[in-house]
Amino acid sequence: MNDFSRLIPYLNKKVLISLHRHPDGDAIGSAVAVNSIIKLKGGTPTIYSQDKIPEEFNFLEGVEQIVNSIDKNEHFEMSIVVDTGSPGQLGDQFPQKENRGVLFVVDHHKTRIPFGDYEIIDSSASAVGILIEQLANQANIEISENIAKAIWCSIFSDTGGFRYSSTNSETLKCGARMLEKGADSWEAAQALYESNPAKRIQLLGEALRTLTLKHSGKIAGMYISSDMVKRVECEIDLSSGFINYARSIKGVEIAFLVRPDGEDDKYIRVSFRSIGNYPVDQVAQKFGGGGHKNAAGCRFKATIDEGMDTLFRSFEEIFKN
Ligand SMILES: [Mn+2]
Repeated sequence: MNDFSRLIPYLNKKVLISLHRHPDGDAIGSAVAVNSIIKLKGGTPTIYSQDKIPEEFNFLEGVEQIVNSIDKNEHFEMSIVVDTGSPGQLGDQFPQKENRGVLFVVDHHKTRIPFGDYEIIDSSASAVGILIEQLANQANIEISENIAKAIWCSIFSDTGGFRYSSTNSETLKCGARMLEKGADSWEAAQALYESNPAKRIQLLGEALRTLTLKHSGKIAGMYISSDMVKRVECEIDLSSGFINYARSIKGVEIAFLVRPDGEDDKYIRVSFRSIGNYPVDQVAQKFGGGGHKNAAGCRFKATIDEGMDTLFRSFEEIFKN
């Protein structure tokens, strides 16, 4: 059990909850759950995400309160950052020291750069939602239906629907408690996995055409270009999760997906996935990113073509050694 006693006295105050860039279901679910906990404690929460929240999370009450900018002069007594192992993942408007109050980081990433005044880190937790349940219990908050749905979203999405090896008995016990408190398994599954916009599947078609297998089919790389996004007339955010198709190919041990990051095609964003013992976080770290052993990401300066080349070469190096 992790100790939240230093954080709890701030729950009835003015609090900033911050998501990481390109937030996922763990970050969003955890933040929305903390938002509800703070309200129940009589505090005033603001949830900040620089990037747009993907539509599929609209089933969570509280998501509509997430803002994408913060007034420069706004002062908070506490800031809580969830699901982030690196200060580079914070939004550009995340307040400076003088305005953010005490900074708590609640996270479960193994590879991380400490940046909080206090850090509550548990890498055995399959999702940050597991830690948020502990926070609610220690703060004497009864898990409401909202909180249960948000924590369920966090653990369900970060374990790929209870499939990844991070799924342990505590994940399922926590899940069972959330179901008892009103989480709805099909509502979440349908929202997260069964509500694809048609354009997403069209963009996937474009991306799958770029799929390249190397090193006897053990490494799979694919990319999305700005042209594809234009052709399909959609937002690049629709590509979240595409990497899983590359990883799902029989024999593939490492998969990566390259996307343009920013308007001018000068930077790329890369997602990595691996199966078994290949530590993709170490490769991501080489390029200034990080993550977990089997799921990581980074961003660096390169065109799509350069990025694909560089990454294939880095991974072939790993296989050689
Ligand atoms: Mn997470």
